[in-house]
Formats: sequence, C-alpha cells, structure tokens
Amino acid sequence: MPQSDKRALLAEGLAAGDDDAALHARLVAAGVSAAAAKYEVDRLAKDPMAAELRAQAARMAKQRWLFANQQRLAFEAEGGFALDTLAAPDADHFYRHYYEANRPAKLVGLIDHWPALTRWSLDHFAAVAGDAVVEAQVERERDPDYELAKDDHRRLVRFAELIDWLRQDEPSNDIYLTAYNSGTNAAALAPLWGDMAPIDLLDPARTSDGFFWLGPRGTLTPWHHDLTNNLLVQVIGRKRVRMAPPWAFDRMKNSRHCFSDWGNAALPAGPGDAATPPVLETIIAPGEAIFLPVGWWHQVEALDLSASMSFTSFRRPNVHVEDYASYGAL
Ligand SMILES: O=C(O)CCC(=O)C(=O)O
Repeated sequence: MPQSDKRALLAEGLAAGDDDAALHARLVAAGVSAAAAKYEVDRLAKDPMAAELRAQAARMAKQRWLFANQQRLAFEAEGGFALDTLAAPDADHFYRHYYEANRPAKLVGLIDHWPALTRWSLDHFAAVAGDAVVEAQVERERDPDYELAKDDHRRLVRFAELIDWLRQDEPSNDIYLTAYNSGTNAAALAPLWGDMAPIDLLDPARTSDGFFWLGPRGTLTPWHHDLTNNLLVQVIGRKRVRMAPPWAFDRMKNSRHCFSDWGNAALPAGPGDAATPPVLETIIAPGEAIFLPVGWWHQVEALDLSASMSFTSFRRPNVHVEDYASYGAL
C-alpha cells in the first residue's frame, strides 16, 4: 500500500478518535502487515499533525457528549420528545419557551383573520397576477441535487401558465415556486399582500416581509436546516413536516452546506437510534403554521396543491445567517 494511503487511513482514524490499538487494527484490516502498522502508529507519537488531530477529535467527542445531554433532557421533559401545539400563543410565552429555547411548535389560530384563507385559489392568483412573469424552480425531478443546485433550476414563466399546469392536479416535484424565487417575484406577487394581515408574533414594522410558496401535491423539500428562525404558514392544502433537532447532528449526514445526505428519506417519527435522529412529524393544514427554529433539520412534503407563506421577521434580530460563513462550516 502506498505511504499516502496509509497516512490517509491514519488521518481518518485519528479524526474518528481511534487510540493506537484501533489505528493499528485499521491498518491491518486494510492489508498492512502487523509490523509495518506498528511502525506507522509508533511514528505518530512524534508527529505534531497527529497530536493536533487527536486533540481535535477529543474536542469533537466533548461536543457529542454535550449533544447527548441535550437529547437526554429532551426525552425526560414532561410529555417526552414531542411537538407542542399552541393556539394563538401570547408573544411573551412564545419567545420565552419556544423561540429563545430553540424549540419547534405547531401554531394554530395565527392567521384566522387573513382574507387569504378564503380568498386564495388558483383562480384568485390568475385574476390578480396571471399576466405577471414569475420565477419558479423547474426540472427538479431530473436532478437529485435540485436543492443544492437551485440556481440552475430557476426559470421565468408566465404566472398564468404555471397556474394552468397546477390545475391538472398531477402529483409532481418538478415545478415549485419557492421562497428562493421571492427576490424576482416581489413586484409580481405584491397584490397578494392585500390578502394577508399582521401576525401577532412577528415584527409589526415588517408586515409585508415574507416568502410565497406555491406548488402541486408532491413537492419535496429535502432535509436541511435554515440559517434563520422561520415561521411556515399554510394557506391552501396540507404539508407534512418532519423535524430533527440540531443536537442530532451526528446522525444527520451533513456533508454539504445546510443539506443532509438523508435527502427526502421518510425518517420515522420517534426517538431515533444510533444511526437515525429523533424525529418529530406533523401535518399543517390551512390556517396552521410550524415554527422551525434555526438549526432544526426539516423535510417537507406537499400532500395537496399547496400555497404557503414563510416569515423570518420575528421580534428578535434573527441574524444567525450573518456570521455563518465566518465559522468556515461545511
Ligand atoms: O414548504 C416547503 O416546501 C419547505 C419550507 C422550508 O423548508 C423552509 O421554509 O425552510
């Protein structure tokens, strides 16, 4: 085996926290003789890079223990690891027990006063903005990485054309007008703000600050976490939302940015196990919302033709995204 391959195996083992015996076994399992493996492992004692990798692995192990404590505490909580449903909660209660506690919740009764709840339909969208050109995500089904490569999937379409396609009511994950398209769509979809009204939990100074989502039954937003706290409000149709806590990081297969290699896996609701994260699952119906705290993983499936709004305009700075890059994270 070339020296570089042995070094790669050793680096992998050191990063995983292997002790000398485990490193030796790793090399032998890969076909290195016992004597050569002993020589390589002994040499590490004088290697400053190995020392630093060992120290870093120990720091990571400490972080895993801290996360394991979070899991134990969450499971011990009254009601166990569960998603609370709050009926039009008082803002102080919501911020103290959910937003600041980084705890998700299903929220009902937040938008009972929105005309959109009875007004929004494909006919309404066609009437108020059918002639506008909007941007949507398209050709998602041909690309397993459609979320990571979302810039490649942006297309301009006449809104009326998209609406007519939606009228077929075919299940599809191919076309989805998402929050990511909001920059382009702000002017075209501005008339829809007349169908909405302030939400008590949000910043009253930012009433027209939100993101529109429209898609057929069958859209799938793969497992990812946001870089902000987020309120997803359902107006037409239902969505199934699965969530996994940030402290399940070790089981989230995070190899790229905010995305998880679990993709759209239907990870089962429940406590999880050594390989799978604990998962909370709910369905939000028209008039219902889900609070998605920053860092919580989620995967979303539209069970019907669906129109939603999402908001990040909380009464708190919600600026977590701003220093993300400075951490040099994935
Ligand atoms: O509704 C969806 O399809 C995805 C929503 C979501 O993931 C988000 O707002 O971060």
